[in-house]
Formats: sequence, structure tokens, C-alpha cells
Amino acid sequence: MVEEKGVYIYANLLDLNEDGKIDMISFLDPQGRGIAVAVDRASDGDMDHIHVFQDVTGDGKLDMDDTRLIEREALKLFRQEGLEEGQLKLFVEDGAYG
Ligand SMILES: [Ca+2]
Ligand SMILES: [Ca+2]
Repeated sequence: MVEEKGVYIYANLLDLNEDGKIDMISFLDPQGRGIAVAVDRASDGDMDHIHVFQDVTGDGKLDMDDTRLIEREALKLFRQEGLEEGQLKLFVEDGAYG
């Protein structure tokens, strides 16, 4: 069995309260299906809400591992300076679609 390493994840960056900082990220797979939503109203890396609805670790199960992976990617984005609204294409090398 050949296992593919890594996946592309699209991140839609939103600034809902229009303070110039990204406070919501919705993650999509390359087929446009929702993977997760992460909210950090203060944009300080202290996540208010994270909800994952698709397996991204490739084990076919939706559990804390998937949440941790998305949380890690979301934190990287929320902590980035000068990030603007729009879509980013992320390559997650330890991810896999189940
Ligand atoms: Ca904001
Ligand atoms: Ca999983």
C-alpha cells in the first residue's frame, strides 16, 4: 500500500470584527469540503473556538489528534503579523485525508 505523505489544506482568513486582524479561519479540503473552523476573537493565539469535522490525520477517525493538528495550523496563522483576509493554500506534511 502506497501512502501519500502530506495534504493541501485551504485556509479562508476572515476579519469579522474588522479590527485589521484575522479572527476566524475556515479550513477546506481541495474538493471544497469543510474541514474545520477556528475562532480567535482577540487574534492573540488564545483560541476561543475550534471545531473539526473531517479526519485530517488519515486514520479514519475524528478525534483529538485531528483537533490538535488543526489547532497547530490555526495558531501559526493567528500569530502571523500582517495577515490579511483571503485564502491561503497550506501544505501539511503530517496530514492525510481519511
Ligand atoms: Ca479581527
Ligand atoms: Ca484522525
